[in-house]
Amino acid sequence: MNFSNNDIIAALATPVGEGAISIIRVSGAGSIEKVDSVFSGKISLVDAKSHTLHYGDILNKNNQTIDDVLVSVFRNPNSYTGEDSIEISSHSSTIVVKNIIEALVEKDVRLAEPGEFTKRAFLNGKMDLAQAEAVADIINSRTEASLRGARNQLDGMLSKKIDTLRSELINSTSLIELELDFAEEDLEFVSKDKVINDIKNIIFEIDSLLATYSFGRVIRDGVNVAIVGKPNVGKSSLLNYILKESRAIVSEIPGTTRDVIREEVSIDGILFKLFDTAGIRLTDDIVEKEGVDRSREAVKNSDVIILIDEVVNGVPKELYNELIKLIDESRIIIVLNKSDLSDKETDESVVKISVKNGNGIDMLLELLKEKSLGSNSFTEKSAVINNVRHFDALSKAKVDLLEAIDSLSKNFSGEFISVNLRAAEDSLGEIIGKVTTDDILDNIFHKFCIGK
Ligand SMILES: Nc1nc2c(ncn2[C@@H]2O[C@H](COP(=O)(O)OP(=O)(O)OP(=O)(O)O)[C@@H](O)[C@H]2O)c(=O)[nH]1
Ligand SMILES: [Mg+2]
Repeated sequence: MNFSNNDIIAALATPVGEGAISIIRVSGAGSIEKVDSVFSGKISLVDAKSHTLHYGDILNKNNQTIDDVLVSVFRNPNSYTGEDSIEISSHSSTIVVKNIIEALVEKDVRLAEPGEFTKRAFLNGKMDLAQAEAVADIINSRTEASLRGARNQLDGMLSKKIDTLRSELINSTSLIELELDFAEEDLEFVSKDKVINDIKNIIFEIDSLLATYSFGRVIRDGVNVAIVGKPNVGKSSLLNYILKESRAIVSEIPGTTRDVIREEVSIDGILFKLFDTAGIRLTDDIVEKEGVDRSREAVKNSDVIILIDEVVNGVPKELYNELIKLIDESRIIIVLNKSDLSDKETDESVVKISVKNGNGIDMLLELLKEKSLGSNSFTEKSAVINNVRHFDALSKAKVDLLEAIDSLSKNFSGEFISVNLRAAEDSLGEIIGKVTTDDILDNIFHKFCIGK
């Protein structure tokens, strides 16, 4: 299968700005000849073997040297895109890069669109769609865990799993359809129970994958945590303690934090995005009111809330009741701070801490991890989904399979069942790109950066 366009594309593959070198990528049938037409070196690139490096000059249309460069040659199909490709390593200067790209464009090379190199790799069968998405995840990963998860997806962990499920489904479908072909002769090739059983097994596997979604998302995107509570209870102090720096201003004056402060910290490989909020309370002060509104917004977007008060005050019931209108109570951790000031008894369900002397904070962080990852013991080493597109496709496949089972048990005609099974097959196929539309591809690749 080769849908690749014939045109030759080019883009800067390294970041814009000053650096030691910049790499300009060129890909497409004829790209080696094309680059050779602006290159002057010891040999012609046309004669260069795949995976070789060549030193020379890139020339502009007046045959003046733009820069001396190293050119890497990759011949179809042994390149990232599966096409003839070239990488030009030049000195890193915005002007040099601009002039080299201009020299190429003058030879009818086209500027690449975002993700177009990876899209070509997909279209040329170098990787499937889930793997292409993993390329973007690798680039965006900010913690060791998210990198490992993306790496496994690129290595095909999820793809293999989906491919197996899809093959099993195709087996069931063909059994049903075989029976359809012979329907008039009234032959029963397969026992209905076996097909129902096979489909149930596939649903079980789909459910197990769906169950990894929140874990996968946490590993990939991190967890939003809002620290919420009345003024002066120690929200900013807790943020600073977790970050190990004095990021937020702390003072004994209530209402110190006016705006939402956002900071990221990686704890055991999980990215936590912490939001220190202005104390939520009714207020007439316009500036403070704006802060409180933003706090509410942060609460709504949180995965976990740390609701904090002082030991001496006990659980802030009013605020708690406000919060559960905004998010599910299972996502709230109640923390009572300043345990150094009071030995008042507290309920077992709350975490007692003192930011001043550090007591209880390890336990709070453990609980935070537990709430974020859920109680399931997945690892990034198993097939995990982390992408809403995959989640939707699996959910859709499940609905169709449940309908198929329903039709089977009601002895509906095989045609009905086959329609549902084929729809489920397509949904699974969408994940790995066996079934795809321009919309799906555009959606995925436009999120990539240019040059990837
Ligand atoms: N004794 C004691 N004092 C603390 C503790 N944690 C914070 N404080 C003090 O409590 C006061 C308020 O702390 P902040 O962290 O500014 O409180 P906040 O909740 O961010 O307050 P606002 O931003 O005004 O809503 C400061 O004087 C802190 O030093 C603690 O564990 N023990
Ligand atoms: Mg504060």
